[in-house]
Amino acid sequence: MLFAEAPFQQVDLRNGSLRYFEDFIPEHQSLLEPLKTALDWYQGDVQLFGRHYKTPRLQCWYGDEAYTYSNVRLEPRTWADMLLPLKHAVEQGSGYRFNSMLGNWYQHGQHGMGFHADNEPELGQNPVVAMLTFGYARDLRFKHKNGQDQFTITPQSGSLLVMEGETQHYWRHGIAKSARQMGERISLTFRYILPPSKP
Ligand SMILES: [Mn+2]
Repeated sequence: MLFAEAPFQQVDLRNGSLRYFEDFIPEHQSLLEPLKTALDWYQGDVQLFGRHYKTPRLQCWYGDEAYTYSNVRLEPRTWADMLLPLKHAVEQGSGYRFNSMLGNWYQHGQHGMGFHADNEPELGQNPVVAMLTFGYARDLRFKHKNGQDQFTITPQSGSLLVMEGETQHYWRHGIAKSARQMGERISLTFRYILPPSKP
């Protein structure tokens, strides 16, 4: 499962950078069902302007540090066994270390994710987000905060997409809902959460 020398495409965005490894996890087809059963999925709850909403997707969270995401605090949680070789492969391939993983399970076209940047303070100055995709290939759309530049990538099953550099400062990304028939997609997004500073 290790692909330290895996080929990738570099995408140089205005004020940001992506690396896309199309065939990163060769056994991706056999992992979709185990990921559905082994991980602790729940429907997330986000708070926006004082109101609570259910996320239009299932989520799971594993990590060594607490993380506050969309105003919801996620407590540290012991890694599921099957995530560890995947985390290791992503670290080898990307060249970064990670200590947390936020998973998303889009069960059909009506599941999606609104435009956002992964820029919470505990992710540090230039957050790196490394995303594995399993299952149906959904469009991942990027919009620059200048309101003009746009970019769409469609991560294939078994691919690794690394968002790095200033990407989270200048770009938002999201997955649009669709009325079309679509299969299930699971993304595993690895991050590095800074440990809380000692008082
Ligand atoms: Mn994100």
